[in-house]
Formats: sequence, C-alpha cells, structure tokens
Amino acid sequence: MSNSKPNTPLVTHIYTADPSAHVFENKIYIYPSHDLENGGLDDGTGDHFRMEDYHVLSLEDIGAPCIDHGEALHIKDVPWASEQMWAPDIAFKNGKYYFYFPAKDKEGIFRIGAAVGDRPEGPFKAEANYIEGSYSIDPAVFVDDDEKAYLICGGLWGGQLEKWQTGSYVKGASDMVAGADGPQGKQNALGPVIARMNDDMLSFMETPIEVKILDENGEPLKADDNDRRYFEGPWMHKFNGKYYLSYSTGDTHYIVYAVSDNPYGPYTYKGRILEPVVGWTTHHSIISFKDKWYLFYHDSTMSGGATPLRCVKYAELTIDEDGTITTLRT
Ligand code: FUB
Repeated sequence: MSNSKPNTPLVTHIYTADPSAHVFENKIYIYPSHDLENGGLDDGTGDHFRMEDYHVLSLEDIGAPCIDHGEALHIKDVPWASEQMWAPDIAFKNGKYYFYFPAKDKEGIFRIGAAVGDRPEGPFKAEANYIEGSYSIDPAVFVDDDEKAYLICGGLWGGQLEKWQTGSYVKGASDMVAGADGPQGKQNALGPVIARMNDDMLSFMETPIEVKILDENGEPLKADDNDRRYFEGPWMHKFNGKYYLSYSTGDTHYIVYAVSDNPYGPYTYKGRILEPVVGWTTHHSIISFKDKWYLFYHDSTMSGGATPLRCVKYAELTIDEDGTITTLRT
C-alpha cells in the first residue's frame, strides 16, 4: 500500500468509479461503484455496467495510504434488486449511516435503495424494498445546515430518467436507441429530480420534483445544449450560503456546476469544473477537508481507456471567494 497522490488511482487492486466522498470521524471516506470485468456490449443503454457490490475506501488524511475496507453490501443481500449496482452515496444522521444506491428492480426499472449501518465503512443492511417513489440512478444525499436532508438523482439514457416524464415509467424507444424518449433540439432539457427525506432517512417526504437549470438569461437549458445540459451524476454542496449543483454533461464529458439560493433550484449555470477525462463517463464529488476543497473523480486510465473499468482519483479544487470554481484539466 502506498501513499495516495493527486490524479493517481486511489486503489489498483480493483476497478472503482463514481466516488462519493464524505468526511466522517475526521477521515475521508469514499463510496465508489465497483466495476467488474464481466463484459457486456456498449450499446448506449449502459447495460455493460454490471456491478454487483460496493467496497468502502478511506484516507486518514490527504496523501495517506488508501484503505479498502472490503465489501460493504452485495446485491445478493438486496431483496428487491436484480442487477447493476451503480453510483452510490451515503449520509450520516440520527447516529446511523444511511447508504443509498441505484439498482434495477425485478422488472428492469432503476430504483434507489437504502441500507443502514453503524459504521462509515459498513457493513450496510439493505431495506426490504426500494425507496417508495424513487426512480432512475445516481443518488446524492445532501444534509443542510438545518439538518433537512434531500435526495437528488437522475440519469439520462441508460439511467432511464426520460422515461419518467409523465410521473410514471413509460417503456419506450430508448430501450433500443439511447435518449430517443427525451426532449430534443430546442425543447427544455430535463433536470435531475429532488425530494426531501423524512427523518427516518429511508423514505421521501414528498414526490420528487424536477430541478430546473437556467442559462445566464434565466432561460432553461435546452436539450441540444449538450455542453451544459444535465446528464447524470448530481452532487450538491454549499459555499458561502449558496447551493451548488454539479453534474456530468454525459456525451460531452464535462463536469459542470450551477448555483442557487434554494436547494430545490432553479439553479443558474456557471461553468466547468472538470474537462473530459479518459473514458466515456465522468462522475465526481466535492468535499471540504481541513480548510481545502477536493474533487474526487474517476477516469479509465488504469484499464487503458476501457469505459466500464475505471479508477477513482482526487485533485485539489480552487474555489474563489466569489464562488467561482477553477476548471481542472487532469
Ligand atoms: O457507474 C455506472 C454509471 O456510469 C453511473 O451511474 C454514471 O454516473 C456513470 O458514471
């Protein structure tokens, strides 16, 4: 085990992706997807991401060796799930750790599940069913200063977000053609969806609603604005009292951010955080640790560019006093 360096894989004995980093007990804990070498064709539906479990990683400090705490949850122990354990997140509340993860249910529909543990490294015990009213992928849970917790999630194409525009799941053309059921051209792009969590952290207090992302003129971003519109991988953090929503633009491969006075939005697009990395997907989280800001992200360098075989890395992030984030190139 060697010391962790910026822009270098945190671990090399397994493939990891989609890092959600958090500071618990004065350490950095990282909750990644665990990519597997189990094949599957990339047909744009995401079916080649066939993950089955989660490992938890931690760093005592920036630069310290990265510890793999081993398997924290396996799909065989999730009664409602059938396949594809994608990008997870976690929250600490009521003295417990609540681990959130997407997976397909027995009907092949992505849902968000919750599992509970006493320790940040797990193990986590899955609830019998997915969170009622949940759908799509990439949950991120943001606990505000007033202890109100929000789950934001959603991903286009393989993440099925566009199939939920009526409020229920509509099977459609994007089963075969990525994005075919979503808004097109100058139609408003879809945003992620957000719902406040009940105090039990296991259920929604409300029906998830779409988060609007606006351009500099206050107009919703359009579907053909591929450099800026929402695709997947939402993350929320707060800086100087403002809410920051950052996300992947998917097929243009940027991590970008937008700012609001309200967790529900609307958010105004501000700029890029991360230029494209090696590999198709890009996915991140942002934490503050010992008075510095860090971006955790992934790329596919460790597998020589194979999209579903990724590795988690970190880099220091510069946020100016006025809230502007300096764009990173890795
Ligand atoms: O890891 C599977 C999917 O790839 C994630 O859910 C997306 O955010 C993308 O990184």
